[in-house]
Amino acid sequence: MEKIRQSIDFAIERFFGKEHLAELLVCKTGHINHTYFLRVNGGDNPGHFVLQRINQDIFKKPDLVMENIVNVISHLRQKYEESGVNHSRRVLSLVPTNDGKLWYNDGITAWRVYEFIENAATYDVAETTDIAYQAAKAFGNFSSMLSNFPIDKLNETIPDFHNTQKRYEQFETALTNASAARRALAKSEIEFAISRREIAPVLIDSLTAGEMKIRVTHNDTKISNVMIDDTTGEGICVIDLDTIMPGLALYDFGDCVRTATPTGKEDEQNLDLIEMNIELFDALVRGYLESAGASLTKKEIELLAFSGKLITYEIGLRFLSDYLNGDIYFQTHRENHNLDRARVQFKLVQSMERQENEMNNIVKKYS
Ligand code: GN1
Ligand code: MG
Repeated sequence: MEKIRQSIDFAIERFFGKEHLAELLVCKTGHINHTYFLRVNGGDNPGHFVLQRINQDIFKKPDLVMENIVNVISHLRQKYEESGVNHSRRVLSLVPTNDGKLWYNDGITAWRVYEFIENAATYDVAETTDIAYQAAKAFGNFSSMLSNFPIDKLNETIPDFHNTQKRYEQFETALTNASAARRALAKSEIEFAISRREIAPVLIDSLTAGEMKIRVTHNDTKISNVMIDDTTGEGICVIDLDTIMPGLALYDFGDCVRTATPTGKEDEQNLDLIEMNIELFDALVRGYLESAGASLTKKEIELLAFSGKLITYEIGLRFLSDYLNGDIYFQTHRENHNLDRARVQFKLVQSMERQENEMNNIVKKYS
Protein backbone atom coordinates (compact mmCIF):
# COMPACT_ATOMS: atom_id res chain seq x y z
CA MET A 1 0.00 0.00 0.00
CA GLU A 2 2.87 2.33 0.91
CA LYS A 3 4.30 2.05 -2.60
CA ILE A 4 0.96 2.49 -4.33
CA ARG A 5 0.23 5.46 -2.07
CA GLN A 6 3.47 7.02 -3.21
CA SER A 7 2.56 6.60 -6.89
CA ILE A 8 -0.91 8.01 -6.20
CA ASP A 9 0.66 11.05 -4.57
CA PHE A 10 2.98 11.55 -7.54
CA ALA A 11 0.02 11.39 -9.88
CA ILE A 12 -2.10 13.79 -7.83
CA GLU A 13 0.84 16.20 -7.75
CA ARG A 14 0.82 16.20 -11.56
CA PHE A 15 -2.87 16.99 -11.86
CA PHE A 16 -3.66 19.26 -8.92
CA GLY A 17 -0.71 19.89 -6.65
CA LYS A 18 -0.62 17.51 -3.69
CA GLU A 19 -1.45 20.13 -1.11
CA HIS A 20 -4.97 20.45 -2.52
CA LEU A 21 -6.04 16.86 -1.91
CA ALA A 22 -8.78 16.87 0.74
CA GLU A 23 -10.03 13.28 0.52
CA LEU A 24 -9.13 10.05 -1.26
CA LEU A 25 -11.43 7.01 -1.36
CA VAL A 26 -10.66 3.67 -2.99
CA CYS A 27 -13.29 2.43 -5.46
CA LYS A 28 -13.67 -1.32 -5.06
CA THR A 29 -15.86 -2.28 -8.00
CA GLY A 30 -13.59 -2.69 -11.06
CA HIS A 31 -11.77 -5.98 -11.72
CA ILE A 32 -8.77 -4.56 -13.60
CA ASN A 33 -7.73 -0.93 -13.07
CA HIS A 34 -7.21 0.92 -9.80
CA THR A 35 -9.74 3.69 -9.23
CA TYR A 36 -9.89 6.40 -6.58
CA PHE A 37 -12.42 9.11 -5.80
CA LEU A 38 -10.82 12.44 -4.95
CA ARG A 39 -12.02 15.63 -3.35
CA VAL A 40 -9.81 18.57 -4.15
CA ASN A 41 -9.92 21.87 -2.28
CA GLY A 42 -8.51 25.15 -3.48
CA GLY A 43 -6.07 25.39 -6.39
CA ASP A 44 -7.22 26.05 -9.95
CA ASN A 45 -9.64 23.17 -10.12
CA PRO A 46 -11.52 22.25 -6.91
CA GLY A 47 -14.25 19.58 -6.86
CA HIS A 48 -14.77 15.81 -7.12
CA PHE A 49 -12.72 13.68 -9.49
CA VAL A 50 -11.98 10.09 -10.44
CA LEU A 51 -8.32 9.13 -10.62
CA GLN A 52 -7.46 5.90 -12.41
CA ARG A 53 -4.33 3.89 -12.96
CA ILE A 54 -4.45 1.66 -16.03
CA ASN A 55 -3.40 -1.92 -15.38
CA GLN A 56 -0.52 -2.32 -17.79
CA ASP A 57 -0.35 -6.12 -17.37
CA ILE A 58 -3.65 -6.23 -19.22
CA PHE A 59 -3.56 -3.08 -21.32
CA LYS A 60 -0.02 -3.54 -22.59
CA LYS A 61 0.03 -0.17 -24.32
CA PRO A 62 -1.77 2.23 -21.97
CA ASP A 63 -0.98 5.24 -24.17
CA LEU A 64 -2.94 3.65 -27.02
CA VAL A 65 -5.90 3.14 -24.68
CA MET A 66 -5.76 6.85 -23.81
CA GLU A 67 -5.45 7.83 -27.46
CA ASN A 68 -8.69 5.95 -28.22
CA ILE A 69 -10.44 7.60 -25.30
CA VAL A 70 -9.36 11.11 -26.27
CA ASN A 71 -10.52 10.63 -29.86
CA VAL A 72 -13.84 9.08 -28.90
CA ILE A 73 -14.58 11.80 -26.35
CA SER A 74 -13.92 14.51 -28.89
CA HIS A 75 -16.10 12.79 -31.49
CA LEU A 76 -18.99 12.47 -29.03
CA ARG A 77 -18.66 16.12 -27.99
CA GLN A 78 -18.77 17.26 -31.57
CA LYS A 79 -21.89 15.19 -32.21
CA TYR A 80 -23.67 16.73 -29.24
CA GLU A 81 -22.56 20.20 -30.29
CA GLU A 82 -23.91 19.66 -33.81
CA SER A 83 -27.32 18.87 -32.35
CA GLY A 84 -27.17 21.75 -29.85
CA VAL A 85 -27.12 19.52 -26.75
CA ASN A 86 -25.07 20.48 -23.68
CA HIS A 87 -22.64 17.60 -23.20
CA SER A 88 -21.05 18.58 -19.90
CA ARG A 89 -22.70 15.66 -18.05
CA ARG A 90 -23.09 13.41 -21.11
CA VAL A 91 -19.48 12.86 -22.12
CA LEU A 92 -16.58 12.13 -19.78
CA SER A 93 -14.14 15.02 -19.29
CA LEU A 94 -10.44 14.41 -18.82
CA VAL A 95 -8.65 16.77 -16.47
CA PRO A 96 -5.28 17.88 -17.88
CA THR A 97 -2.03 17.62 -15.96
CA ASN A 98 -0.34 20.83 -14.87
CA ASP A 99 1.76 20.67 -18.03
CA GLY A 100 -1.31 20.39 -20.23
CA LYS A 101 -1.28 16.64 -21.04
CA LEU A 102 -4.48 14.60 -20.99
CA TRP A 103 -2.85 11.77 -19.09
CA TYR A 104 0.31 11.18 -17.13
CA ASN A 105 2.61 8.27 -17.88
CA ASP A 106 4.78 7.52 -14.85
CA GLY A 107 7.18 5.43 -16.93
CA ILE A 108 5.21 2.25 -16.29
CA THR A 109 1.62 3.06 -17.01
CA ALA A 110 -0.88 5.84 -17.62
CA TRP A 111 -2.82 7.74 -14.97
CA ARG A 112 -5.80 9.87 -15.84
CA VAL A 113 -8.36 11.98 -14.05
CA TYR A 114 -12.00 12.40 -15.02
CA GLU A 115 -14.36 14.98 -13.65
CA PHE A 116 -16.91 13.32 -11.41
CA ILE A 117 -20.45 13.56 -12.74
CA GLU A 118 -22.53 14.94 -9.88
CA ASN A 119 -26.16 13.96 -9.15
CA ALA A 120 -25.99 10.69 -11.06
CA ALA A 121 -25.38 7.11 -9.96
CA THR A 122 -24.35 3.73 -11.30
CA TYR A 123 -26.12 0.47 -10.47
CA ASP A 124 -24.50 -2.96 -10.20
CA VAL A 125 -27.85 -4.65 -10.79
CA ALA A 126 -30.93 -3.24 -12.51
CA GLU A 127 -33.20 -2.43 -9.60
CA THR A 128 -36.09 -1.50 -11.90
CA THR A 129 -37.08 -2.07 -15.53
CA ASP A 130 -36.61 1.65 -16.08
CA ILE A 131 -32.93 1.46 -15.14
CA ALA A 132 -32.47 -1.44 -17.57
CA TYR A 133 -34.30 0.44 -20.32
CA GLN A 134 -32.25 3.61 -19.76
CA ALA A 135 -28.93 1.76 -19.68
CA ALA A 136 -29.62 -0.11 -22.92
CA LYS A 137 -30.85 3.05 -24.59
CA ALA A 138 -27.68 4.88 -23.54
CA PHE A 139 -25.44 2.13 -24.94
CA GLY A 140 -27.44 2.06 -28.17
CA ASN A 141 -27.17 5.82 -28.44
CA PHE A 142 -23.43 5.66 -27.76
CA SER A 143 -23.04 3.19 -30.60
CA SER A 144 -25.17 5.27 -32.99
CA MET A 145 -23.16 8.40 -32.24
CA LEU A 146 -19.95 6.55 -33.01
CA SER A 147 -21.25 4.99 -36.22
CA ASN A 148 -19.33 7.52 -38.34
CA PHE A 149 -16.18 7.52 -36.23
CA PRO A 150 -13.19 6.63 -38.48
CA ILE A 151 -12.67 3.07 -37.33
CA ASP A 152 -9.16 2.81 -38.78
CA LYS A 153 -8.12 5.46 -36.21
CA LEU A 154 -9.01 3.12 -33.37
CA ASN A 155 -6.27 1.08 -31.70
CA GLU A 156 -7.05 -2.58 -31.00
CA THR A 157 -5.73 -2.47 -27.44
CA ILE A 158 -6.56 -6.08 -26.52
CA PRO A 159 -6.64 -8.25 -29.65
CA ASP A 160 -9.47 -10.82 -29.86
CA PHE A 161 -11.08 -9.38 -26.75
CA HIS A 162 -14.52 -10.73 -27.62
CA ASN A 163 -13.74 -13.74 -29.71
CA THR A 164 -15.54 -16.48 -27.84
CA GLN A 165 -13.84 -19.23 -29.83
CA LYS A 166 -10.41 -17.90 -28.79
CA ARG A 167 -11.67 -17.62 -25.21
CA TYR A 168 -12.66 -21.28 -25.41
CA GLU A 169 -9.17 -22.21 -26.60
CA GLN A 170 -7.67 -20.20 -23.72
CA PHE A 171 -9.94 -22.16 -21.37
CA GLU A 172 -8.59 -25.43 -22.83
CA THR A 173 -5.01 -24.28 -22.20
CA ALA A 174 -5.90 -23.23 -18.65
CA LEU A 175 -7.48 -26.62 -18.08
CA THR A 176 -4.35 -28.43 -19.26
CA ASN A 177 -2.13 -26.40 -16.94
CA ALA A 178 -4.43 -26.27 -13.90
CA SER A 179 -3.61 -27.83 -10.55
CA ALA A 180 -5.46 -31.05 -9.73
CA ALA A 181 -7.07 -29.36 -6.73
CA ARG A 182 -8.57 -26.53 -8.75
CA ARG A 183 -9.68 -28.90 -11.52
CA ALA A 184 -11.45 -31.04 -8.94
CA LEU A 185 -13.26 -28.12 -7.31
CA ALA A 186 -14.39 -26.77 -10.68
CA LYS A 187 -15.40 -30.18 -12.08
CA SER A 188 -19.02 -29.39 -12.89
CA GLU A 189 -18.21 -25.93 -14.28
CA ILE A 190 -15.56 -27.48 -16.53
CA GLU A 191 -18.10 -30.01 -17.77
CA PHE A 192 -20.61 -27.25 -18.39
CA ALA A 193 -18.09 -25.18 -20.34
CA ILE A 194 -17.24 -28.14 -22.56
CA SER A 195 -20.88 -29.09 -23.09
CA ARG A 196 -21.74 -25.69 -24.61
CA ARG A 197 -18.65 -25.26 -26.81
CA GLU A 198 -20.63 -25.29 -30.11
CA ILE A 199 -22.01 -21.84 -29.45
CA ALA A 200 -18.55 -20.23 -29.15
CA PRO A 201 -17.90 -19.41 -32.84
CA VAL A 202 -21.42 -18.37 -33.84
CA LEU A 203 -20.95 -14.57 -34.01
CA ILE A 204 -17.49 -14.69 -35.52
CA ASP A 205 -18.75 -17.15 -38.17
CA SER A 206 -21.61 -14.80 -38.93
CA LEU A 207 -19.17 -11.95 -39.38
CA THR A 208 -17.06 -14.05 -41.75
CA ALA A 209 -20.22 -14.86 -43.70
CA GLY A 210 -20.85 -11.11 -44.14
CA GLU A 211 -24.02 -11.14 -42.05
CA MET A 212 -22.81 -8.53 -39.58
CA LYS A 213 -20.22 -5.83 -39.61
CA ILE A 214 -17.36 -4.48 -37.54
CA ARG A 215 -18.29 -1.29 -35.70
CA VAL A 216 -16.92 0.96 -33.01
CA THR A 217 -17.93 -0.89 -29.86
CA HIS A 218 -17.55 -0.30 -26.13
CA ASN A 219 -16.85 -3.92 -25.20
CA ASP A 220 -17.64 -3.59 -21.50
CA THR A 221 -21.30 -2.64 -21.53
CA LYS A 222 -22.06 -3.64 -17.97
CA ILE A 223 -25.09 -1.86 -16.65
CA SER A 224 -22.80 -0.25 -14.05
CA ASN A 225 -21.02 1.55 -16.88
CA VAL A 226 -23.92 3.94 -17.44
CA MET A 227 -24.52 6.92 -15.16
CA ILE A 228 -28.21 7.36 -14.42
CA ASP A 229 -29.33 10.90 -13.57
CA ASP A 230 -30.70 11.09 -10.00
CA THR A 231 -33.47 13.51 -10.91
CA THR A 232 -34.63 12.57 -14.41
CA GLY A 233 -33.74 8.86 -14.31
CA GLU A 234 -32.15 9.20 -17.75
CA GLY A 235 -29.05 7.18 -18.70
CA ILE A 236 -26.91 10.22 -19.33
CA CYS A 237 -23.33 9.10 -19.71
CA VAL A 238 -21.53 5.93 -20.79
CA ILE A 239 -18.34 5.48 -18.75
CA ASP A 240 -15.33 3.12 -18.69
CA LEU A 241 -14.06 3.76 -22.20
CA ASP A 242 -10.93 1.59 -21.86
CA THR A 243 -11.99 -1.20 -24.15
CA ILE A 244 -13.42 0.84 -27.02
CA MET A 245 -12.22 -1.03 -30.07
CA PRO A 246 -13.50 -2.33 -33.37
CA GLY A 247 -15.97 -5.10 -32.52
CA LEU A 248 -19.45 -6.56 -32.88
CA ALA A 249 -22.60 -4.74 -31.73
CA LEU A 250 -24.04 -7.97 -30.40
CA TYR A 251 -21.30 -8.41 -27.84
CA ASP A 252 -22.24 -4.98 -26.51
CA PHE A 253 -25.94 -5.74 -26.38
CA GLY A 254 -25.18 -9.18 -24.95
CA ASP A 255 -23.14 -7.80 -22.07
CA CYS A 256 -26.09 -5.58 -21.13
CA VAL A 257 -28.21 -8.70 -20.96
CA ARG A 258 -25.59 -10.50 -18.85
CA THR A 259 -25.40 -7.69 -16.32
CA ALA A 260 -28.85 -6.09 -16.35
CA THR A 261 -31.16 -9.10 -16.31
CA PRO A 262 -29.85 -11.24 -13.43
CA THR A 263 -31.76 -11.25 -10.18
CA GLY A 264 -28.47 -11.29 -8.21
CA LYS A 265 -24.87 -10.12 -8.21
CA GLU A 266 -22.10 -11.25 -10.56
CA ASP A 267 -20.39 -13.10 -7.69
CA GLU A 268 -23.47 -14.23 -5.73
CA GLN A 269 -22.74 -17.40 -3.75
CA ASN A 270 -26.35 -18.47 -3.40
CA LEU A 271 -27.17 -19.66 -6.91
CA ASP A 272 -30.86 -19.97 -6.05
CA LEU A 273 -30.96 -16.19 -6.27
CA ILE A 274 -29.74 -16.15 -9.88
CA GLU A 275 -32.18 -16.16 -12.78
CA MET A 276 -32.53 -14.16 -15.99
CA ASN A 277 -35.49 -11.84 -15.43
CA ILE A 278 -37.61 -11.63 -18.56
CA GLU A 279 -39.17 -8.22 -17.74
CA LEU A 280 -35.71 -6.71 -17.45
CA PHE A 281 -34.81 -8.33 -20.78
CA ASP A 282 -37.92 -6.81 -22.35
CA ALA A 283 -36.89 -3.34 -21.11
CA LEU A 284 -33.36 -3.79 -22.49
CA VAL A 285 -34.53 -4.81 -25.95
CA ARG A 286 -36.97 -1.89 -26.05
CA GLY A 287 -34.26 0.60 -25.02
CA TYR A 288 -31.54 -0.74 -27.27
CA LEU A 289 -33.69 -1.06 -30.39
CA GLU A 290 -35.08 2.42 -29.86
CA SER A 291 -31.63 3.99 -30.11
CA ALA A 292 -29.62 1.52 -32.22
CA GLY A 293 -32.19 -0.71 -33.93
CA ALA A 294 -32.17 1.10 -37.27
CA SER A 295 -28.52 0.28 -37.94
CA LEU A 296 -28.65 -3.43 -37.12
CA THR A 297 -28.57 -6.07 -39.85
CA LYS A 298 -31.24 -8.76 -40.17
CA LYS A 299 -28.88 -11.35 -38.71
CA GLU A 300 -27.96 -9.11 -35.79
CA ILE A 301 -31.64 -8.73 -34.88
CA GLU A 302 -32.12 -12.48 -35.27
CA LEU A 303 -29.24 -13.18 -32.86
CA LEU A 304 -30.00 -10.43 -30.35
CA ALA A 305 -31.37 -12.79 -27.69
CA PHE A 306 -28.65 -15.36 -28.42
CA SER A 307 -25.97 -12.72 -27.83
CA GLY A 308 -26.93 -12.48 -24.15
CA LYS A 309 -26.33 -16.18 -23.69
CA LEU A 310 -23.11 -16.13 -25.70
CA ILE A 311 -21.36 -13.39 -23.79
CA THR A 312 -22.54 -14.78 -20.47
CA TYR A 313 -20.95 -18.06 -21.51
CA GLU A 314 -17.81 -16.20 -22.65
CA ILE A 315 -17.34 -14.28 -19.40
CA GLY A 316 -18.06 -17.52 -17.53
CA LEU A 317 -15.23 -19.13 -19.52
CA ARG A 318 -12.94 -16.21 -18.68
CA PHE A 319 -13.67 -16.38 -14.92
CA LEU A 320 -13.27 -20.16 -14.95
CA SER A 321 -10.00 -19.98 -16.93
CA ASP A 322 -8.66 -17.40 -14.50
CA TYR A 323 -9.60 -19.63 -11.58
CA LEU A 324 -7.80 -22.55 -13.24
CA ASN A 325 -4.78 -20.30 -13.94
CA GLY A 326 -4.52 -19.38 -10.25
CA ASP A 327 -6.33 -15.98 -10.34
CA ILE A 328 -3.87 -13.96 -12.37
CA TYR A 329 -6.18 -11.68 -14.37
CA PHE A 330 -9.27 -10.48 -12.49
CA GLN A 331 -8.82 -8.97 -9.04
CA THR A 332 -10.24 -11.33 -6.42
CA HIS A 333 -11.34 -10.50 -2.88
CA ARG A 334 -11.98 -13.93 -1.39
CA GLU A 335 -11.06 -17.55 -1.91
CA ASN A 336 -12.61 -19.11 -5.02
CA HIS A 337 -13.95 -15.73 -6.07
CA ASN A 338 -13.45 -16.41 -9.76
CA LEU A 339 -15.08 -19.80 -9.43
CA ASP A 340 -18.12 -18.21 -7.76
CA ARG A 341 -18.30 -15.70 -10.60
CA ALA A 342 -18.11 -18.47 -13.21
CA ARG A 343 -20.89 -20.39 -11.43
CA VAL A 344 -23.19 -17.38 -11.58
CA GLN A 345 -22.51 -16.95 -15.31
CA PHE A 346 -23.24 -20.60 -16.08
CA LYS A 347 -26.39 -20.57 -13.97
CA LEU A 348 -27.52 -17.57 -16.01
CA VAL A 349 -26.73 -19.31 -19.28
CA GLN A 350 -29.06 -22.12 -18.20
CA SER A 351 -31.74 -19.66 -17.20
CA MET A 352 -31.50 -18.03 -20.63
CA GLU A 353 -31.67 -21.41 -22.34
CA ARG A 354 -34.93 -22.13 -20.54
CA GLN A 355 -36.38 -18.77 -21.58
CA GLU A 356 -35.01 -18.70 -25.13
CA ASN A 357 -38.43 -18.72 -26.83
CA GLU A 358 -39.79 -15.88 -24.71
CA MET A 359 -36.62 -13.89 -25.33
CA ASN A 360 -36.90 -14.33 -29.09
CA ASN A 361 -40.58 -13.37 -29.00
CA ILE A 362 -39.71 -10.12 -27.23
CA VAL A 363 -37.16 -9.28 -29.93
CA LYS A 364 -39.81 -9.94 -32.59
CA LYS A 365 -42.29 -7.74 -30.74
CA TYR A 366 -39.98 -4.71 -30.91
CA SER A 367 -38.35 -5.23 -34.32
C1 GN1 B 1 -13.55 -6.48 -16.40
O1 GN1 B 1 -12.63 -4.16 -14.65
P1 GN1 B 1 -13.96 -4.08 -15.25
O2 GN1 B 1 -15.00 -4.45 -14.25
O3 GN1 B 1 -14.22 -2.77 -15.94
C2 GN1 B 1 -13.20 -6.95 -17.80
C3 GN1 B 1 -14.47 -7.13 -18.63
C4 GN1 B 1 -15.40 -8.11 -17.93
C5 GN1 B 1 -15.69 -7.61 -16.52
C6 GN1 B 1 -16.52 -8.62 -15.76
C7 GN1 B 1 -10.31 -5.36 -19.64
O4 GN1 B 1 -14.06 -5.17 -16.46
O5 GN1 B 1 -14.14 -7.66 -19.89
O6 GN1 B 1 -16.60 -8.24 -18.62
O7 GN1 B 1 -14.47 -7.36 -15.80
N1 GN1 B 1 -12.30 -6.01 -18.45
C8 GN1 B 1 -11.17 -6.41 -19.07
O8 GN1 B 1 -17.25 -8.00 -14.77
O9 GN1 B 1 -10.86 -7.60 -19.15
MG1 MG C 1 -14.12 -2.13 -17.84
